[in-house]
Amino acid sequence: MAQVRTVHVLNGPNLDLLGQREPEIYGHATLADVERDCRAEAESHGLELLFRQTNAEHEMIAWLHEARTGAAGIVINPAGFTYHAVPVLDALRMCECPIVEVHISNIHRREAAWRAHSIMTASVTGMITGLGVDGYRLAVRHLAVRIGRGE
Ligand code: CA2
Repeated sequence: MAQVRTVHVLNGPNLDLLGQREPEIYGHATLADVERDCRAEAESHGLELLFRQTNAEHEMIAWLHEARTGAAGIVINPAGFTYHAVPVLDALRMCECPIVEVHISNIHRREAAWRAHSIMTASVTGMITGLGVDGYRLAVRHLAVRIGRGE
């Protein structure tokens, strides 16, 4: 039987409020809209999708431990964890599958310089920042192509 290949899409703190706050920065789409787009993209490539959001660092770490053995690829928007959460970074480094870090806004163009300095970036395969919620779908597509190539 062919092995089921699953892409894990993991979202950090406050992203449950996507579409309800600061639409001028993050747009009007909700996280449910993002999940729908990611699922459609994954299914068009014959992949399963696990889509999650948490406000708790320990939960994100537990999900990364799950992804370490269970994921064919990871898309992560670490949100507020991006800047200081060393345990999340350590868990990310334990994952051997390709990882795409996604930020909805362009973290290099924000009002505060500190937003540009993700501690996660050095440990991921690549990053998409500033393409709005399209970044998620594009990240899933990229992973699907890599997985299809056996990478
Ligand atoms: O652009 C992104 O995706 C961010 O990762 C979002 C994070 C922010 O701390 C990063 O600098 C960039 C979280 C922003 C706060 O949460 C909100 C969620 C929905 C709407 C407004 C804010």
